[in-house]
Amino acid sequence: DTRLILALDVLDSAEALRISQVVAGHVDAIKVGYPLILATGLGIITELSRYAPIIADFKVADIPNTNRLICEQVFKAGADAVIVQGFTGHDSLRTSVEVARSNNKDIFVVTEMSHPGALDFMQAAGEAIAKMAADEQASGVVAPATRPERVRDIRNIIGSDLTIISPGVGTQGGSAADAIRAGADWVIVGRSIYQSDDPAAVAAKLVSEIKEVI
Ligand code: BMP
Repeated sequence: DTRLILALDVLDSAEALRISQVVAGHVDAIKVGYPLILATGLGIITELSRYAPIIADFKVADIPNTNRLICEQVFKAGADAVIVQGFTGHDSLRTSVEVARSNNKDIFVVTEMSHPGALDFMQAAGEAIAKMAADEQASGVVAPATRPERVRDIRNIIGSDLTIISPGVGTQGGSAADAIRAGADWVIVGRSIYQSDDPAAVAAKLVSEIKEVI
């Protein structure tokens, strides 16, 4: 376990494959989302899954039936986990978790996001969403490394059964060590790694920073 997840928001499949190959030994999963998939196609999931498990970040936020249809397609494409929004409520989440469970896959639920605008509306719901994620037995939640105190609050709500994956490290200002110390299990890092001249070295440095605090 490296406790590091690569967020691969590049737009070119050759670039995506190159970066995945050089950082593969330093990351436990690769998170892909709309930028890469809209630019290159859903088949990139299969191609990248030879390097690491794939978390499909579609932030699914719909009625239960549509969430089900989306999650089925994403798992069929080879993803190991799907990220869904929590604000749509317990029925949408329950349906997503059912689809994941029947495929032996995982659902991660966004509680509140890492950017400043999350304070406008999302943070007010963050704790209730975390509790719902635990009640509905999601695999884990996505919580902001930019606000380690919130990671700690969310950890207290969900207990030890759920996993916390935490974006916002590096470019957004968060620290990997602080997020892990606050209770995150994995940190998610994108630009600091894939925009670097030496992505493997940056990833290795993050992994050693994380190792120091666990
Ligand atoms: P970066 O390290 O380049 O800031 O990338 C963070 C990644 O995590 C991006 O893919 C972003 O969409 C995602 N993300 C986030 O930054 N904050 C959240 O609250 C939820 C996310 O999925």
